[in-house]
Amino acid sequence: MIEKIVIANRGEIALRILRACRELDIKTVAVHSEADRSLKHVLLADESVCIGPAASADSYLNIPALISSAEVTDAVAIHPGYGFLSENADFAERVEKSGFIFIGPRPETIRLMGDKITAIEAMKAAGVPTVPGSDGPLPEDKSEIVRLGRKIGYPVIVKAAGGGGGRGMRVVHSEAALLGAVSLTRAEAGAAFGNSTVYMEKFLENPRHVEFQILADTQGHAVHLGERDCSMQRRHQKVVEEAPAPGLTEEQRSFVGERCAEACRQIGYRGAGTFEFLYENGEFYFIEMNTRVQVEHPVTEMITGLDIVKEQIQIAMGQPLTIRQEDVRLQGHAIECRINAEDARTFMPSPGRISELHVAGGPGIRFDSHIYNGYLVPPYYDSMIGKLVAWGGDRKAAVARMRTALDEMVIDGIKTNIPLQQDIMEDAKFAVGGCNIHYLEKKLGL
Ligand code: MV4
Repeated sequence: MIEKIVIANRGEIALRILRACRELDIKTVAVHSEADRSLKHVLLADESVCIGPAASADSYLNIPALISSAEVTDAVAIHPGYGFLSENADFAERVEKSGFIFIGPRPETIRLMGDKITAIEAMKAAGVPTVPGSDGPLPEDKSEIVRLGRKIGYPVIVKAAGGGGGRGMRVVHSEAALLGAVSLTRAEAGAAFGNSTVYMEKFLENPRHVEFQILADTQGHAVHLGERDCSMQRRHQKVVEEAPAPGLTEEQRSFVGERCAEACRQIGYRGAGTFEFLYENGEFYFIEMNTRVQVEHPVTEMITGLDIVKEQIQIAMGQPLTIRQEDVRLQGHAIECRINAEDARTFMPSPGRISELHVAGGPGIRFDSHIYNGYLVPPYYDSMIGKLVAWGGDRKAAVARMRTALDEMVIDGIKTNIPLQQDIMEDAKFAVGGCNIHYLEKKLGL
């Protein structure tokens, strides 16, 4: 049994974790920076510890301070949320070596997935469909690289093994440009990730981003909770997510989902995880796995009725999954609009004090947010201040509810991207569903 959890994060996800702890009757420790004394979850937590100055590097990324916080408060476990240290294998290892439970996969699993080459290798071996590519690191030998490029066929994409999430990659359209691109990507990767290993894949020109949510316990059970479509993005920042992915058949869902679950069983995965795929012409291509709870987990919760954060904690306590695959029933459709403190047209961050707040409500509406009237949005962190989620019996009903909710929402004192979200909800192509990863950037004229 876990009696007390340190919430090693801030903002909406810290509040989300606190709520899950409350429901499970677990005490909470909020750790926060000097700039975050007034965060909602800090005010609600059983205990709070200031772990350093505003800059993330000195607070939310300060491993010794986080471990000390668990020690001085006599906590049992640490929940890392998303971002910050959530996918840092060294952190997970130091948490466990210090005698605490890391609420997430084993450190070795985080390390395996952190290296995109070993992640793909493990998933391919487990029967998950991958992108045709170099099947491992690119060799030093120039003629061998050229040979691989010809075999894969242009365009190709060169990616850093230590990258991910859109960092450290380069598209190559012709053999003439290949060796230069490989050298550049290697150099950048070495500087950015301390690892100059790169690999190559066929470049898919117009895919959608579809990801599968899985849960796995320490008894060797794993289930998938269906998929999310996260194609509506700008500069690798997701803007709108939805579940299920428009147009997927039940056959596709259970085929790919079961392969993900089976891969989890094979590698002894623990906790919640996400398999990211590119989806093009009816085919799935695994690209990366995320070993944390994701920002967009609520859309999956809305269509499954499950609580993913509570499941994470129960798995960390060693409890077996209480649901079998046949108990997972997807109902209706959910859409999430990320609400950011930024200019809706220029995307410039807009920190400041919230002078007026009216939150949307009504049937099927959920607002995951730490903001309150009078809250000062600090300039030091990510600009996301909340997630507006709408559920409906079908996609059309969910969109209609989201439009109504966006109209109803009032956040004054700062700029927000609500006008952009309204524009997307009125977009004719979005209304049809199935837009690819380039659609939003093209619409915005980028
Ligand atoms: C790709 C790709 C096309 N072909 N790989 C970008 C983020 C990182 N997770 C992988 N990414 C991509 N990998 C192949 N073989 C296109 C992207 C990509 C992308 C993927 C998902 C969501 C948004 C994206 C935006 C630009 C490029």
